Amino acid sequence: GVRVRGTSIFRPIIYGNSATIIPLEERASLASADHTHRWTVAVRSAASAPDSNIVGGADDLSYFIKRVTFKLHDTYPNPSRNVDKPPFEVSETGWGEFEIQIRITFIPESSEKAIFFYHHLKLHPWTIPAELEAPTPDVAIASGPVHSWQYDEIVFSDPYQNFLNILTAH
Ligand code: SLL
Repeated sequence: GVRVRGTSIFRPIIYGNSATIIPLEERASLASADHTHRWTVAVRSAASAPDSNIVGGADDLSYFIKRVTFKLHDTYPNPSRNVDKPPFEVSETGWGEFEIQIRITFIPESSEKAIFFYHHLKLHPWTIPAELEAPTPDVAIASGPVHSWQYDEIVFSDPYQNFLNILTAH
């Protein structure tokens, strides 16, 4: 392959999580009754305009992303979760916030190294900056789902010609 020197091309993404509190009456039926939240961590395209309900674009990142690995806290079974097709997301339940390592692997044609992002899984709608305790369930429910998303751009510098073609053809 031939690299196209002096060229760079980027693709905008959004990564992060949404979380909702699990109603008390549902918790007893869960495998882990101490789980308080349902959450989804995801990598999505930011190429199309987000609407009011969906964070990120609906379009498919698999034309250049081969795999997204979400490394969860060790308290989870099989904490390293590989997702090989869209949507690139993991949904779980739990009780605590923690750091999620997100590894993005690109299609082989790219010859690009994997990249890493770190996302702090956010469950609680912290309201006052100095607040030391998580809000009470009624306060948390009243404030609705928690959304914590980060915009970023994946930049490919001196891309291989065939990878550049794949990116621009999409
Ligand atoms: C800490 N922030 O650093 C905490 C860890 C871990 C959360 C939080 C699920 C556990 C399970 C869960 O919510 N883990 O499924 O058993 O110590």
